[in-house]
Amino acid sequence: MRIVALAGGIGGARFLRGLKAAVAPGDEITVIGNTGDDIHLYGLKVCPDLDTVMYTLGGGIHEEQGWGRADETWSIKAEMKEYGIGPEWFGLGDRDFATHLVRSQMLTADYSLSQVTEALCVRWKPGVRLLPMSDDRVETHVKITDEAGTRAVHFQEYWVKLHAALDAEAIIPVGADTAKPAPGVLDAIASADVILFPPSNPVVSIGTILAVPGIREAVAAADAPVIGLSPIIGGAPVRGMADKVLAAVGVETTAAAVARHYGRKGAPGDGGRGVGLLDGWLVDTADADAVADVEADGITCRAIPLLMTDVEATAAMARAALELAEQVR
Ligand code: GDP
Ligand code: FO1
Ligand code: CA
Repeated sequence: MRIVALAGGIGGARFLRGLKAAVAPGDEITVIGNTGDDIHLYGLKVCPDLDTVMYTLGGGIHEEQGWGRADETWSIKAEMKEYGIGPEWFGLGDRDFATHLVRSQMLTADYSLSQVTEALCVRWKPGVRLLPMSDDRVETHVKITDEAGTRAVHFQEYWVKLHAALDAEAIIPVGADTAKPAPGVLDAIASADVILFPPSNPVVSIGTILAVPGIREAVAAADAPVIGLSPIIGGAPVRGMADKVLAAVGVETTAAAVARHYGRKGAPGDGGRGVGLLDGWLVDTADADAVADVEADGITCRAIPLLMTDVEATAAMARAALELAEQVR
């Protein structure tokens, strides 16, 4: 079976670890990763969501933090500080730095981000085919207003420095409108047996991937059932500040509203701006009341435990998603 998953960082990566444990030998998993969080620092290209997936599946992740390397040290950051070079609010650890040197060296030598990602995965062996959504530069920016006025800041500044404390007035995936899907992305979607939306951020992770022209349309046109898992439980994100970016696109922070935002396959989705995508949707048992609302929208819905407390609990979520795919097929 060929499984395609669109993925952000921590939510996507943890789900994929469970999915790997749930599939049969011979099943192939292709992950289309969000690159809208990417930022350039010290002349290096940082790809947080790709690296989170690669380190998590490859056994190198800092487990509690959810991003960056295990057993990290911070000598380079301290040395940079002595030179007065920031930003102080964003840190690349020493081990992580090596990944970024390899990536940037290859990009400077004109390898594409897809080729670089494949090369990094030779070391990490994530057990999935990890494709960036695009080889073209896309950077999510967030429109905010503070005492300095209204302006757009890089997503990392909004998320990491400002902790999403200000309202997001708009989310702009800069460059997405002219970006092309990376090699293999559209083929993987078209030839998939199942397409999964892990419990990743619907706006700045999966929404950004779907903003690359051709990807949303390919998912909607695919023969494969499309099944999503809610990142929202009991009216709140399990982790992070997804409520702030959902509000920016006019979506309530509920499991049912996120399903409606993705839309029923073939119906209008994304607030009428694009075609809908979902055949099936999983909500947490705490949101069992949402099942009827989601089904009223024409999306088959089940309530199951959706907390990724360990790999076995996460594998059970993945199995439920694959079973739902069989039911709607
Ligand atoms: P990011 O790029 O690191 O922000 O990660 P993702 O976009 O892949 O996923 C972020 C989302 O994961 C957040 O909105 C969380 O609510 C969701 N999430 C984190 N842990 C869990 C969990 O255990 N269960 C569910 N259902 N969602 C989770
Ligand atoms: N998140 C932080 O909260 N603080 C950091 O200093 C930080 C550094 C960092 C470095 C590399 C990397 O791949 C990720 C990093 N993150 C950091 C996580 C991250 O950028 C965000 O959580 C995501 O982009 C949201 O998905
Ligand atoms: Ca992310």
